This record gives sequence, C-alpha cells and structure tokens, in this order.
Amino acid sequence: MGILKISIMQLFGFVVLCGLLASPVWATTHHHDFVIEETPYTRLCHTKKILTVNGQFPGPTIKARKGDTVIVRVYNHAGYNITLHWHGVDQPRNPWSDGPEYITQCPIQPGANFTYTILFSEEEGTIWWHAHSDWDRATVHGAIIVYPRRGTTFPFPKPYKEIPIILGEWWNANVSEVIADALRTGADPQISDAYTVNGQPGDLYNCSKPGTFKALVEYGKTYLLRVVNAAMNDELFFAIAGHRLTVVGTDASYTKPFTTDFIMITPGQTMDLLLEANQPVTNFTNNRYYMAASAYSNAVNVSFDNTITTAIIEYINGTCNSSISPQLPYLPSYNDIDSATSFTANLRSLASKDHPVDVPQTIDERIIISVSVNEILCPNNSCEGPNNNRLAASLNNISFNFPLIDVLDAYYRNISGVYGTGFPSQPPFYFNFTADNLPFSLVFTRKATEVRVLEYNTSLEIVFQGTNLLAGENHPMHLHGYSFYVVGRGFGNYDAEKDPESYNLVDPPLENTVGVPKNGWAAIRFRATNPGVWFMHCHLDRHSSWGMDAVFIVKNGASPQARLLPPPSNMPPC
Ligand SMILES: *[C@@H]1O[C@H](CO)[C@@H](O)[C@H](O)[C@H]1NC(C)=O
Ligand SMILES: *[C@@H]1O[C@H](CO)[C@@H](O)[C@H](O)[C@H]1NC(C)=O
Ligand SMILES: *[C@@H]1O[C@H](CO)[C@@H](O)[C@H](O)[C@H]1NC(C)=O
Ligand SMILES: *[C@@H]1O[C@H](CO)[C@@H](O)[C@H](O)[C@H]1NC(C)=O
Ligand SMILES: *[C@@H]1O[C@H](CO)[C@@H](O)[C@H](O)[C@H]1NC(C)=O
Ligand SMILES: *[C@@H]1O[C@H](CO)[C@@H](O)[C@H](O)[C@H]1NC(C)=O
Ligand SMILES: *[C@@H]1O[C@H](CO)[C@@H](O)[C@H](O)[C@H]1NC(C)=O
Ligand SMILES: *[C@@H]1O[C@H](CO)[C@@H](O)[C@H](O)[C@H]1NC(C)=O
Ligand SMILES: *[C@@H]1O[C@H](CO)[C@@H](O)[C@H](O)[C@H]1NC(C)=O
Ligand SMILES: *[C@@H]1O[C@H](CO)[C@@H](O)[C@H](O)[C@H]1NC(C)=O
Ligand SMILES: *[C@@H]1O[C@H](CO)[C@@H](O)[C@H](O)[C@H]1NC(C)=O
Ligand SMILES: *[C@@H]1O[C@H](CO)[C@@H](O)[C@H](O)[C@H]1NC(C)=O
Ligand SMILES: [Cu+2]
Repeated sequence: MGILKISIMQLFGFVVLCGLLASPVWATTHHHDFVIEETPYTRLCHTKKILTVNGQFPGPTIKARKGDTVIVRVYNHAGYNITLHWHGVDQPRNPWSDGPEYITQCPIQPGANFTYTILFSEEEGTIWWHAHSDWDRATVHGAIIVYPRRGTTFPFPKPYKEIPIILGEWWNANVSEVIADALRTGADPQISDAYTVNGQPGDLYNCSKPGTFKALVEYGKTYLLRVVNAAMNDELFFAIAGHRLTVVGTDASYTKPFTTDFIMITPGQTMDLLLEANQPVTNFTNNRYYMAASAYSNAVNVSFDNTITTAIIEYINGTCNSSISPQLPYLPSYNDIDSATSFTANLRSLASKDHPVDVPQTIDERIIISVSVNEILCPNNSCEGPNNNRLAASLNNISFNFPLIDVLDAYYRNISGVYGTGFPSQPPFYFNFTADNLPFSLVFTRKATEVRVLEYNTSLEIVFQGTNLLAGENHPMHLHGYSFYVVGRGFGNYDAEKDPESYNLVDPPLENTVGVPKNGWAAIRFRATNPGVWFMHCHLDRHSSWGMDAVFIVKNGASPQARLLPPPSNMPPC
C-alpha cells in the first residue's frame, strides 16, 4: 500500500507539504544566506564603499534545476533600505517573494532580515537576481543558472564549461546620491564612468588592467557563455574578437540556434551563447582575444556613457606574449539601429517537442500602452531639466507614484486609498506618436498610482507604443510574474488592423524583457494564470525612477491551485 502511494504520487509528480505548497518530487530545495554589507571596492583609481552581498561584486551565483525551490535569507547589515528581486522567475502564486519595494513588500530596513522563497517553474537557462530598491541594483546583483531537470539535458551538445558574463555599470560617485540628486533637481542623472564585465572595467580604462576578467579556454572545446545585462541605463552591443557566437537561449528559454558576430542585449535581458574555441593556438600573437561591450543608445540629445569595457579570452595551450595587445572585436556604432533591429529579429523560440510554444492564438483583451519621456512643470521654472522643468516618464500618460505601503499588502488586506484601479487600456489621447516636432503641450504628464486589474486566465496582448515626446528611445519593458511571447515589433505607429497580420504566432521568443524600438512598437502575449500583484516597468533605471512603471493585479481563479499563497509570517513592515 505504501509503495503504491509513493508510485501514485510520483505519477502525478507532486507531494503535498503542509497542505499548502505542492512541490514536484524531482525538485530540490537549496538554501543561501545573503548578507547585505557596505564593502570598499577600488575601480578606475577610485575607492568607495559599495553595497554588496557577502562582500562580493557581482554577488553570488544561484544554481538550481528546473522546478527547484531556493530559499534565500537576507540579512541587512548595511545602512540602506533594501529589497531583492529574482528577475525572470515567475514565482507562481507567490508575489510575496518577488521583491520590488512598495509594490510587493516594504523594504528590509537596516538591521532587519527577510527570507525569500523562490519558486522555479518553467525557467531553464540563465536569469539573474538584483536589488529592487532605489538604485541599489548597480552593485547588488548576480546570475541565476537554471539547469535542465535531472535526467534531461540541453537541446544542444553539452558544453565543456560555462562562463558567466555579467555586464554592469560603474559610477565613481555614490550611486544613491546620483539618483537622489537627479530627482531633487529634475535633471538627467550623471552618466556612469565605466561599464564592467564581471565587475571589472577592463584594459581600456585607467588603473583597470591588473583586474581585467580573463576566461581560460582550451582549443577545440565549446563553452556556454551566460550573459546578463545588469547595466542600469544602457543597452549594450557585445562581441568577441576572432569568434562568432551562437545564440541558444534568452531569458531562461531556448531559442533556435543562430550564429552572429555580435549581440545587442537590453538591461534586464540574458542570453545564452555558445563559443567554440576554434582559433589556432600555435601563433603566439593570437592566443588572447578581447570580448567587449559598448552602448546602443540612439536617442537624440541624450548623453550616455560612450566607453568600452573589455575582458579576455585566453587559450591555455597557446603562448602568451604579454607585450602584444589582444585584438578588439567589431562593435556596431552606438546609434546603429539597423544592426540592433536585425539581431533582435533573429530571436525565435526553439519550438521543439520538449520545448513547445504555447502562445495564445486568440486574445480576450488588447491593452495599448504609450511609452513616453515627459516633463512636469516646476514651480517658478526652478528645476534643472529641459525648459527648467522636471524630467518624468509615463505609461499611458500616467507617471507612476510609488505608494507608502506596498500594493500587494493593500490588495490582500483591502486597505483603501493606496492605489486606484484606473490604469487605462488605451493611450488617453491619440496623436502621431512617432512624429518629429510634436506639440509641446503633449509633453506634460501627471503622477498617480493606478493599477490594472485582470481576471484570472485572461489571454492578454499588450502593445507598447513608443513615442517621440521629448526624446524617442529604445525602452526595455520588463514584466514581473510572467514570461511573455514577443509576437511583433515594428517602427512607426501601431496599426491594429494591419500589424497583427505580420505577427509571429508560430515560434515567437519567450522573454521577460522586450526592447520597444525607438519610435516603434512591440506586441507581447501571455495568459494571466499567475494570480498576484506584478510590477511592469522600463528596465532603464532612470526611466523607472521617473515613473515609467505600472502594476497589474491578477485576480484569483476558482480552484485552490489558482489562488495566491498566504503571506509568510515575517513580511517586513513599513
Ligand atoms: C551614499 O549617499 C547616501 C545619501 O547621501 C548616504 O546615506 C550614504 O552613507 C552614502 N554611502 C557611502 C558609502 O558613502
Ligand atoms: C530576523 O528577524 C526576526 C524578526 O523578523 C528576528 O526575530 C530574528 O532574530 C532575526 N534573525 C537574525 C539572525 O537576526
Ligand atoms: C585616464 O586618466 C587621464 C589622466 O588623468 C584622463 O585624462 C583620462 O580621461 C582618463 N581616462 C579614462 C577612460 O578614465
Ligand atoms: C599569426 O600572427 C600574425 C601577426 O599577428 C598574423 O598576421 C597571422 O595572420 C597569424 N596567423 C594565424 C594562422 O593566425
Ligand atoms: C539637440 O540639441 C541641439 C543643441 O542644443 C538643438 O539645437 C536641437 O534642436 C536638439 N535636437 C532635438 C531633436 O531636440
Ligand atoms: C591543454 O592544456 C591542458 C592543461 O594545461 C591539457 O590538459 C590539455 O590536454 C591541453 N589540450 C590540448 C588540445 O593540447
Ligand atoms: C613579443 O612580441 C614582441 C612584439 O611583437 C616581440 O618583439 C617579442 O619578441 C615577443 N616575445 C616573445 C617571447 O615572443
Ligand atoms: C515662486 O515665486 C514667487 C514670486 O517670486 C514666490 O513668492 C514663491 O515663493 C515661489 N515659489 C516657489 C515654490 O519657489
Ligand atoms: C477583502 O475583501 C474580499 C472581498 O470583499 C474578501 O473576500 C476578503 O476576505 C477581504 N480580506 C480581508 C483580509 O479582509
Ligand atoms: C507621423 O509622423 C511620421 C514622422 O514624421 C510621418 O512620416 C508620418 O507621415 C506621420 N503620420 C501621419 C498619419 O501623419
Ligand atoms: C498628458 O496629460 C497631461 C495632463 O496631466 C496633459 O497636459 C498632456 O497633454 C497629456 N499628454 C498626452 C500625450 O496625452
Ligand atoms: C526605509 O523604509 C521605511 C519603511 O518603508 C521608511 O519609513 C523609511 O523612510 C525608509 N528610509 C529611507 C531612507 O528611504
Ligand atoms: Cu525607458
């Protein structure tokens, strides 16, 4: 009888723990302690204290298998409020551990601790974790690697080794002050001083050569590069001299392999790349190759960090001649829209028997969201943004105002007055979104805390419509709680009649962050089967800080498996 019971449970693949959390029998639970500390780091000849996890920058890598659970106990030993987010993890029914401050939790205050329960489900590949409070994520981030479930394997030949590549952005200044100053004056935040590969700026910056990240490779082997764009404000081109790259996954979902000389990756996105170490090792001048990243930033009159970060691929069996510099790879120019667009157009889901596509073929609802950079009038023209006004940003002309207690708590406990439910389904005013010289009166927006409530199991399409208000720009829109299919992208104004005809409903990429093209649009689809409170925002941090944010509340479904889990007992108080 006992044996029969076990085999029935194995058949269904679930065991019931405490009658609440159903956890697949093949899954493992992993435990980590994360201590938030202020740690001195020196970069670019400049020493400052930065926020770290366990003293590390970038922070520790979390490794799990598909379907596992990871428990992270966070102890805040620093002088800052902090929260952590598990970027790209759907967290089924568990927004309590999702992390964005004042959306799903109050911050973990100095001296306090909080335990996050990270529920992996469909994710397989590379994603990452980062702070989701203020601009703390500049230094508080790390990779998450989700391996195939035990007994299954990659849909490509097993790589010899893997190399995590975390692209970041470094300020010599105190990052909290950079954003606080910008929000006080209304001006653009000061740009960063460097980009980094695994925390190191690389050979092209002052005082940086000794620390440059170096990956040793062996001729004839294939490596899996797990690339994360953890930069705050910049989309990046990335390439390796002398080598082509084969893209096999993005945002913890496999893609049809395609080979390319460079990638374009937005903040928030991840890419899995195969690197074949296939260059001759006999020529001593050629056993080191630079990998490099630089900005893709095509907005007019918007300043950005125009520097290049590098790291080194070194063949262990070659002879290194340290007086010869490795070659730099070709990187497209910062404003090369065509290169960025054609790279992104190559991303397609694997759509195989083991990794099928489940894109809604029909939708219940389409929400169109205009994505704009704006101004807010400043009393007596006393701000330092354009026209002496304050810079702002909006979705459907609402600039999100963070509440004082979190939306999830207010929703769960029926606390009124925290948010409204009036986030519109359409831009409130239709104009030629992508035209030059738009009327100045359109540039203004207003602050409000409006959410959008969705019925459980709605098949939803969201069309992001970029606008040319103030400065048209690529916007990497990120949704919490879901991965979504990117069914279409295009330039100009979205046409609800014609554009759906060109959608990819066969093998669209499954992502958690989509780059909405400058003066263009992007359409995504997903089924709202994850009840909870889920943040959606531009992953350029300055835009998110200016209000380019929204919140979805997905209601409970009828069955017990379609309802929010109860909150853990130790949610941090506001
Ligand atoms: C950074 O600036 C903030 C705000 O002024 C301050 O509270 C904090 O102590 C500074 N951090 C460091 C490491 O200097
Ligand atoms: C963690 O926080 C709780 C209060 O939420 C406190 O009782 C406990 O002592 C703390 N644990 C540690 C190790 O600091
Ligand atoms: C390196 O230092 C020199 C001299 O101090 C300075 O002129 C230059 O701008 C610095 N370069 C970088 C990339 O920081
Ligand atoms: C060897 O190095 C020289 C000098 O850099 C270069 O011209 C040549 O192409 C290299 N040969 C091979 C086979 O890589
Ligand atoms: C860019 O800045 C220049 C100089 O300030 C100005 O003349 C020009 O009109 C600006 N262009 C746009 C598109 O704002
Ligand atoms: C390269 O060197 C490593 C150790 O340094 C050795 O184990 C390996 O067999 C060598 N590979 C080749 C192709 O020579
Ligand atoms: C290293 O390269 C330099 C410049 O090409 C050359 O002069 C030197 O002989 C090389 N050293 C060795 C050990 O091959
Ligand atoms: C704006 O200017 C008026 C007149 O100079 C002054 O009375 C008022 O205090 C100013 N308001 C602000 C917010 O600075
Ligand atoms: C909140 O309101 C809903 C519907 O009115 C009710 O079912 C639920 O029990 C309430 N929750 C609390 C914590 O009061
Ligand atoms: C919208 O603006 C674009 C860019 O200026 C222009 O090419 C297009 O014709 C305009 N569309 C309409 C309907 O006016
Ligand atoms: C956005 O709303 C503001 C008022 O809050 C208005 O002045 C502005 O014209 C609106 N812009 C658009 C594009 O709807
Ligand atoms: C830290 O969080 C608490 C709770 O929300 C809040 O009252 C406090 O103002 C925050 N501190 C800072 C410096 O933002
Ligand atoms: Cu943006």
